[in-house]
Amino acid sequence: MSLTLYFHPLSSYCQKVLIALYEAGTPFETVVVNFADPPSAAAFRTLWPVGKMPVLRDAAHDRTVPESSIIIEYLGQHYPRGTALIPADPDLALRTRLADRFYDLYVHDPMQRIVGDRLRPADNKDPYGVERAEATLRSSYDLIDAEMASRPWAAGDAFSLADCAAAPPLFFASKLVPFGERHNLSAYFRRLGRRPSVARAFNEAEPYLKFFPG
Ligand SMILES: N[C@@H](CCC(=O)N[C@@H](CS)C(=O)NCC(=O)O)C(=O)O
Repeated sequence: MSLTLYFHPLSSYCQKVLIALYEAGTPFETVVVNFADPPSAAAFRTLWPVGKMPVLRDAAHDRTVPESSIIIEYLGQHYPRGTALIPADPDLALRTRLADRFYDLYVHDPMQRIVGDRLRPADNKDPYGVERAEATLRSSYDLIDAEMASRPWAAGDAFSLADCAAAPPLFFASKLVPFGERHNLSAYFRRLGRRPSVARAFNEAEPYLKFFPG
């Protein structure tokens, strides 16, 4: 087997890549990274010193590929199967990459900040940072709700990289800052949950959800 994904099932950025792999039906092996286990964490850092998962190792091309969006683009270039997650049309590709950046930076990042704060020691909390992250999530929700009035998927008519980026952080963010009356956003999230690739990644995370401080 050429492809190995270094990951953890509860990691939202790893779920983003899992969804892309399941969409394409690409064969791969996994290595679970456990940051609570020093040898596992140290071994992972030799692969990618930044220490953020997921990382894809491609033995056939002797390549180590970090960063979820880059991994998904790499898979599309080197192991194309099924529908392309980044469209060939340059304008659509740009729209897809923009939506991917939006979900990473303005949904995923604030969600992680709130979770990170819950894991901090009681005497080292950052209430102002949490307040700002919650406000960012609310304004992102408003934007998604408006956009989803006229399209089924994050970047248009087809499921794409942007939907892989959207599903995991929306799952966790909704537990921290509920969607409320944003019905288009809620409908989009339900649509994501019915997608077999997304449902599979969420189901595999289920046994670990007890560790999520939400
Ligand atoms: N920009 C990275 C973010 C990856 C990321 O934040 N991964 C988290 C898990 S979801 C992680 O490895 N955190 C470990 C840490 O921050 O020490 C990507 O897109 O892959």
